[in-house]
Amino acid sequence: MTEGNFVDYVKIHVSSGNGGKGSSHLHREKYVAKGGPDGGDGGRGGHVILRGNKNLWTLFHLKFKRHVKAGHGEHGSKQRSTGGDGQDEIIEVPLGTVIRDTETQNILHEITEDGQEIIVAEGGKGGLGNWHFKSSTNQTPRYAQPGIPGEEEDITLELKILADVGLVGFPNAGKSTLLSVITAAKPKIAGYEFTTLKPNLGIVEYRDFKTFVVADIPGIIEGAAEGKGIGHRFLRHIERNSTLLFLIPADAKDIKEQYEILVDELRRYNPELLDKDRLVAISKSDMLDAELKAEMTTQLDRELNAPYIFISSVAQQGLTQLKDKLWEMLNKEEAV
Ligand SMILES: Nc1nc2c(ncn2[C@@H]2O[C@H](COP(=O)(O)OP(=O)(O)OP(=O)(O)O)[C@@H](O)[C@H]2O)c(=O)[nH]1
Ligand SMILES: [Mg+2]
Repeated sequence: MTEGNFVDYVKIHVSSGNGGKGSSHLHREKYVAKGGPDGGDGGRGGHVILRGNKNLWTLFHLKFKRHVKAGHGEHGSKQRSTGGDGQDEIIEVPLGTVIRDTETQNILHEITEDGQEIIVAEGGKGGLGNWHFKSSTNQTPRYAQPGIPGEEEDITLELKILADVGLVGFPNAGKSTLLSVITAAKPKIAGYEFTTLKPNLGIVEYRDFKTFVVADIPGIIEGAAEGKGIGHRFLRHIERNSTLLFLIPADAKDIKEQYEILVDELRRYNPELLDKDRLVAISKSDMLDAELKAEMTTQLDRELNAPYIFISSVAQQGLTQLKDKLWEMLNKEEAV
């Protein structure tokens, strides 16, 4: 079930560990008059660390994580023995995760690289043991430093990069079906409108282990930019896709008109969306016979102001060409 696997926003309370106390131990041994101070240092408290992981695509794995708490440092002890450091806690996040201070909403950091680590709550330093404080005037200090307390922070994680390709279409256009045949995702599919309520992601595994990510976004309707339907809530996610794949069913009354309505919705929402590469897939084209297809081709070549391709998810037609074309568009983008 991937319906609802899409989480791009989580709030987490993080707390780092306290530093361990320095020890104020005085060494005593039979027959040794003055052993002197030998209290070791406290260990560092554990950090809470965010780490970029290129194999993650959403924040779904953190959906139920409300608190993350690192371990406390151990106290120092006799014989100058330093306490162990507290256990660090590592939170893995997808690349493109923005970290905000929940209270002020200020951006603290952004994770953009695989393996990149950011300390979001620093563990407290351990206190120094008493032997550091031995001096000519004080041979037996009974004083040792306490550890520094850990930090607490409320952070919000927000995912900026969603997918390489965003599917744009009216409800029932066949977006989820396409996702289910070109990726391993299993979104809900049904013959009624607004089957998809939340975006779904799928990874297209392409020749030679190349991959790209496609997002199935709930259907956009006329007026979506003004807040009609549910697709408008997700228009912001399309802002981050580098390529838009428009899906228009072969049995649409007027393909050109549908395309223009969709483009117009995007323009009204954010004109910058039109700077992205666009490809139109005429879906469900298994319903067309050769003659009808030829007729439509003549008309589309003349009228449609965008590259297009006939596909059928059900009959598995045109899917390889579709992937080839998308791959080509995505990599042209990279070269820029
Ligand atoms: N004949 C035919 N039917 C298709 C094809 N692809 C999808 N359908 C049918 O079209 C209907 C809608 O498919 P979905 O994939 O749920 O459409 P959607 O665009 O995700 O719809 P929403 O989630 O409501 O926006 C379903 O009944 C599918 O079986 C196709 O290639 N050929
Ligand atoms: Mg759907």
